[in-house]
Amino acid sequence: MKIYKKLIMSMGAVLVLASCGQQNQNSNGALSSSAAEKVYVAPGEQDEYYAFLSGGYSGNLTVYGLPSGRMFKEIPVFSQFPTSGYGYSEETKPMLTTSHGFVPWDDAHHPDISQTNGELDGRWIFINGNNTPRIARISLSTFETEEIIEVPNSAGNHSSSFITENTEYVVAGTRFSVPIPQRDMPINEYKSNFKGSLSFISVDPEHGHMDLKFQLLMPGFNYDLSHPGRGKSHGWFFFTTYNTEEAHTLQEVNASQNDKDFIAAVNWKKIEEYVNNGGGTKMPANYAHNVYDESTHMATTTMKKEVLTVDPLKVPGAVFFLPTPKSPHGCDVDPTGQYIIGNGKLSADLTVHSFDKMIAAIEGEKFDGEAYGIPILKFEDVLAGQVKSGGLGPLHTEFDGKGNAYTTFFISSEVVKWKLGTWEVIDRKPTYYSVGHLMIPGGNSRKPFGKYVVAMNKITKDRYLPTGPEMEHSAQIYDISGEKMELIYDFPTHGEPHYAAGCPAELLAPKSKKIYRLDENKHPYAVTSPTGSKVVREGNEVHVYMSTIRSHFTPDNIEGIKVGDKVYFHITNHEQDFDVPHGFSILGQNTSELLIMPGQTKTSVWEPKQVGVWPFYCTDFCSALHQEMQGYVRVSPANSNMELKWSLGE
Ligand code: RUQ
Ligand code: CUA
Repeated sequence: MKIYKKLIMSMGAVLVLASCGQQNQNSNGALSSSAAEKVYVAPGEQDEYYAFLSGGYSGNLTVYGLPSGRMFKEIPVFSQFPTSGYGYSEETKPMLTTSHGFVPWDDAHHPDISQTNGELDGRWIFINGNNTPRIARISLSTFETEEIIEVPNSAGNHSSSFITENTEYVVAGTRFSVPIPQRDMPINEYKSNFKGSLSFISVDPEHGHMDLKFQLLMPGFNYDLSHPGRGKSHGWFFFTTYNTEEAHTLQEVNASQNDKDFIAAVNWKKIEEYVNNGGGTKMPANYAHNVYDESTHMATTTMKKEVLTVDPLKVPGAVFFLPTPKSPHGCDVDPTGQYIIGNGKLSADLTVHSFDKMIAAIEGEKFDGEAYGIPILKFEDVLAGQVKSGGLGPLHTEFDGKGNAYTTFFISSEVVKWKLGTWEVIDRKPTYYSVGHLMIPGGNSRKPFGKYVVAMNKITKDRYLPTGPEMEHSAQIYDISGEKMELIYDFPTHGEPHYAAGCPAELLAPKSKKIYRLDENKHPYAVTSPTGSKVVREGNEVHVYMSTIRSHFTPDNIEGIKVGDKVYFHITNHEQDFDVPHGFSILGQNTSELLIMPGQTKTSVWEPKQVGVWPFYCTDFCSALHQEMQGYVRVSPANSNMELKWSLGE
C-alpha cells in the first residue's frame, strides 16, 4: 500500500516535470496534462480511432482502438487461424492457394486503407505477403479477408501494398531481384541478368477485385518501399532502392558500397496509357487469384496464366532515378504531394526531394547519366532540402497534415518531429526500443488526422513483465496535438507490426456488418430451414446438411457413418442476431473448429479412423444451455451395412 502510494506520488512528480516544458493551454493543475486521462476510455465508452497493425510473421492483421491501445480483433490473412477456422474450413482453404501449392503462412508488412480523392474511404484495407508474394484485400465491413492475389515474377514482396489516391492501383514492388522468367542459372551471374518487377494491380471500384494490370521490369536492384504521389504528384509512384551494386552475396557489406542509391520515380499514368494502347509484352506466368464470395460464403481459386510486362525503355519519360543516400528504406510522400522523403538507413540526415524540381529537371533533360538506360537526375537538381537530424538510422516518416513530419530513427530509438519546408527539427522523443514504422491515422493520404502517432518498436526488453526469451513487440502512443510530442501510452502488439493504418472510428463503425442475412445465403450446402437438414451419402463421401440455433444442432444424432468415410459437415447458423456465432468441432478431426457467423454456412471435414460413438459440440459459449449444445456420430466398421440415419429429439 505504502509502495503504491509512493509510486503514485512519484508518477505525479514525473507528470509535473513532463508538463513543465509545455504550454498548458487550460492548466487546471497537474491532472489536465495527465497522460492517463488522455488514453483512458471508460468502461462502455468507445475509442476515437481504429488502428490496423500488420502482424508481420503472424501473417495477420490486428485491430486496435486508439487511444486506448485495446486490441479488438485479429484478422487472419495469410495464415490458418483456428480461432475462426479460417484456412481450415473448406470455404476458406482456397484463400491460401498459390502456384507453390497451399501456403498457410506469410510475412505481412504494410496495410493501406482504400482512398477516394486522396482521402480514406474505409471500404477495404490491403496488405502484402512478402515471402510467397501476395496481396490481400480485407473488407472493412465484415473485417474478413476477401481476396488474395499472388504476384508472379516477384520475390520478397516488400514495397507493397500501397494505394493510389483513387484506389486505381495497389502496388507491389519486389524486394529481391530474381531471374525473370525464373530459370535454373548460376547465382553469381546475378548482375545484369536478374530483374526487379514493379507490379501495378488494378482495383475494380465496385467490388474491389484485383487484377494484375502490368508489371514493369526494372534493373536488378532491391526495391524496398514505395509510396504514391498525391495531389500534384498523383499519377507518379516512388520506390526506394538499395543494392544498386547488384551484389548477390554478403549484402551487408556488398550492398552498402554506393554512396547513393536511388528512388525510382514511375509515371504510372503514362505507362497505363501505353498499355491501354496495346503496349507491353505478354509473358506466360502461373499465379493464383483467390476470391471469397460474401453470398456463397465460399472462396474459389483461378490460376492465371499470363502477365503483361513493360520494358521501361519502351516508354520514354516514364521512369527516372533520383539519387538518394545511403541505402534508403522508407519512401514517403507528404500530404500535398510535393515532397518525397527518402530515409537513408545508413545516413544521419534525411533527404527530401521536390516534385516540382523533379519535373523541371525532367523537362530540362538535365541528367547525370543513366542506369540500364533509365535516366538519372542530378541530386542537386531534385533536392528540396535535408533534415540535419543528428539521429541515427532513419526509417519511416509520417505527416500530421499541419506541415510537420515525424521520422523514426531505429538506431537512436527516437521519433523526430520536423517541419516541411524549413527542415528544422522541432522535437524528439525516445521510443522503447528500436522503432521501425510509425503511424498517424490517414498518414498515407491527403488528409491525415494528426492527433496521435503510434510508434512500433522492434525490441521490448524491460517494458513489460518478462515472458521467457521472447516478448511481444511494443508500441507507443504519442499525443501530437501540441508543439511537443507527449508519450502517453505503451502497449504490447501481436506478431511483428511493421506498418499500420488508422482511421476515425465513425468511418467504419456505422457500416460494420452485424449479421449475414439467411435469406441471402447462396451457399450450395446451406440449410435455410431446419426441416431441410439431411445426410447424403455419395460413395464414401458423406454430406451432412446441418443447422444450428440456440441451443442445438439439427440433426444431433447421426448413424451409418463408416471408417474410411470422408464426412463433410456443412453447418448453417440460423441466428439472425448480432454477435451470436456458433462453433463446431468433432473428436479426432484433423483440422480446427469452425466459428460460424449468424446466417453463414461453413464446412468442416472429418475422416473418422476409429469405430465408436463420437461427440461433437459447439465451441462458442452461446447461451445458458451452451453446454447442452452437442451431438453424437456413430461410426461403424468399414464393411458394415448400417443405413444412414439422422435425427433430433427422438
Ligand atoms: S519495414 S521497419 Cu516497412 Cu517491412 Cu521498415
Ligand atoms: Cu452454440 Cu455454444
